[in-house]
Amino acid sequence: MTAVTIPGLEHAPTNHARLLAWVQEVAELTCPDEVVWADGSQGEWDRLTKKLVDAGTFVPLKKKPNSFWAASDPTDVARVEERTYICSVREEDSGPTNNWMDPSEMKAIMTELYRGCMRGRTMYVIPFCMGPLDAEKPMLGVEITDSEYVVVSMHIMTRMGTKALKLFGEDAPFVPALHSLGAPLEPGQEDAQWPCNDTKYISHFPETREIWSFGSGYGGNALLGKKCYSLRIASAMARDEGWLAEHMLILKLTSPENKAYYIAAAFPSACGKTNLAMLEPSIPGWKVETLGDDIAWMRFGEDGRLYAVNPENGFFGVAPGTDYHTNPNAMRTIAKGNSLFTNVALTDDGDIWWEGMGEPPAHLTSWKHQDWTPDSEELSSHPNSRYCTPIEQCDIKAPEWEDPNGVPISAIFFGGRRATTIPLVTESRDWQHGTFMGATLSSETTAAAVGKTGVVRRDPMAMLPFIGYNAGDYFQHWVDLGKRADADKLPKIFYVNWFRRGDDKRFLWPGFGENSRVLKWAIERLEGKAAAQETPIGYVPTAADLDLEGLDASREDIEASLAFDADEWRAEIPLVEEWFAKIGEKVPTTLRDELANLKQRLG
Ligand code: GTP
Ligand code: SPV
Ligand code: MN
Repeated sequence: MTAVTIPGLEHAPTNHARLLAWVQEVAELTCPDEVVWADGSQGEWDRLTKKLVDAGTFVPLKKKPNSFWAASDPTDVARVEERTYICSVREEDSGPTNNWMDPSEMKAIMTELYRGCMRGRTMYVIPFCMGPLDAEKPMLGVEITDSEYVVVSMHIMTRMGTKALKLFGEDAPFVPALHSLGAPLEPGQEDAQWPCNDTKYISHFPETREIWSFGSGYGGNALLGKKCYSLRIASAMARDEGWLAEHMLILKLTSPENKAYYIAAAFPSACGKTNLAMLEPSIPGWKVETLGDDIAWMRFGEDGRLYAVNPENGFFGVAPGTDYHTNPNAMRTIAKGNSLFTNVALTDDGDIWWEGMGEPPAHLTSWKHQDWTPDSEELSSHPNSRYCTPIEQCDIKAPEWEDPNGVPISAIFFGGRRATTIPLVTESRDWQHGTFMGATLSSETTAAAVGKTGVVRRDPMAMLPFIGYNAGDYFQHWVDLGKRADADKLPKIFYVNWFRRGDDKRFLWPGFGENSRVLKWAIERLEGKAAAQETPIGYVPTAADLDLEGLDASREDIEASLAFDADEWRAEIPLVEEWFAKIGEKVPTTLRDELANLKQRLG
């Protein structure tokens, strides 16, 4: 073996043998100019944000303290599902919904891509912990990256650096997550503002709990603690260990009687999790506090209840549509600064703007670095532009948001974006029926992933792009967990749709803060205090069953949003059958029974 000396490699701040060996191996393969262990300090943030400003990647905002604007390469704007792989040893364990490649074949391809890929750049080693640092079993990872943008984003999104590395000791297990932009720099070559590579791979090795990402610098492709670790790898861990890793927000709802309830909700990407998590109720006396907006890890407690923890430390939220009317709490959080904004527009006085944030200014710099005026044909901000901001700064974070034991969940909401068919809210009969609702969830595609938007697809539990194993086994896991606890201790499952439309395409339900009316009804159902109609698809409220006091919407629209339409549902059945046929023989018998019963009830 040749001993390669790369500056920085010799002073590692750990004695963790496996970590040291991996860092050495990656450095020798990728050939960076130097190796830097990220410590998570303010000094490091200042140094790296300055480096990004000098490189032209960041523009400091004059109107928000310690905050920066970035615009990505126009080809690198969202998750790339086509290039995302679950490389299980057996193809069957990746299943019909994921891309698969044999792990050794994928590693052979990617090893060649990684060879020399960090030349001219710095390789950062970022120790991080998903979830609270004081967890009984802290969930550790290390991301190696050649992107300063990723390091500073990880400062916000994860608990990282020295405080995480302390938990590694000499042999704690951790998930190695290798990331490269795939853009080596030759001596004297000028760097791109947003380096990346046309060839992209986002690969997961569930058995060995490893992540290899190449070619993208954006969001879930590059911040590997998020979807790659906390959903795809964690869902495989959760299957093996009897818990759930889900694409869910966590909120605390307090009633006028001062009783607190915790609710988790799974909606597909860009379908309203952040907004519901930070909701400002329009009904008097009710209060919402936030624990998380994207990911929930849920385990059964000794009391038989399901407890949720948010593994993240920040919000990576959809920017367009966010303003003081729709999501004032997000606006207040970012107003405090210490935030990153990617692919939104820049105002002439050094602030950010995006579609939906009130009247547009007369002139902007668009996310494509072009002059923009209200007459421009293109959007000023990419539809998947995002803000990245610390949860710590959110005024309505629940005091217990970092409790390592989590919070006991009373209700789970599944929801999607459907113009027709799905009523505003439906209560399931029991856990198995709720699992059926989740497993057959459908939604129109959004800009959060590359591809056509507005196409209805099945997105089970809002996890289609994130299940790290066979979707049929995942459904079975949900069914099995429901048998682990007493029925009355399990969360009640509801199916919601804020996005049903009238004939002229307008939304029938006003949404946002008004969604508190649906939360209230759900809680009253748990308490046995609210009425509902039994329909073939579950319990649906009538307009009279909801608190509509002071709601600015027509009675007809509300009734249309709540309508159960048997014809629409009969038309839905073949789509569900097609979906189950795609999953194949692994669809649990209980879910097949649910479908057969639904069909029969629909007549
Ligand atoms: P990811 O971060 O991609 O997982 O998405 P998310 O589920 O957190 O989505 P988010 O809350 O950011 O919402 C995305 C879009 O849906 C935004 O443009 C919102 O304005 C819009 N939206 C959210 N809630 C509602 C609602 O109740 N009604 C309507 N009509 N739109 C909503
Ligand atoms: C999503 O797409 O569901 C997101 C954004 O939350 S990303 O981190 O890019 O996955
Ligand atoms: Mn998400």
